[in-house]
Amino acid sequence: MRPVRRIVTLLLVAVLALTGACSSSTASGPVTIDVTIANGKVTPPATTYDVSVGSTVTINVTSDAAETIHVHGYEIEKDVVAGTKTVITFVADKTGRYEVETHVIEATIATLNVR
Ligand SMILES: [Cu+2]
Repeated sequence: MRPVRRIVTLLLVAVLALTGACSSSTASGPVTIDVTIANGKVTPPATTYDVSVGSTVTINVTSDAAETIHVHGYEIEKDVVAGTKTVITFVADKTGRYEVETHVIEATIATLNVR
């Protein structure tokens, strides 16, 4: 009986260790998002990015037409001049899910999952 209990205990410890490792594997450090808008389409299509709270987020946007980029929650709005790369940089210091969208073609370009 005792050896069986020991094995069960070891298995439980292993499972807990693995679960802990998974939940702490959120990418930490700066996040860079590169987006191109052409002919009213966003490339790559809206993607969700996991962001560790406190990380710097950089969003590089190039568009073939004038645009306005809005980072919801952080209330950052920036105009994009056609054909010019626009860089938005901020520190993600609030947890939650925030959409980044364009206000001319009304598309979501990214979702930030800050935790
Ligand atoms: Cu908006």
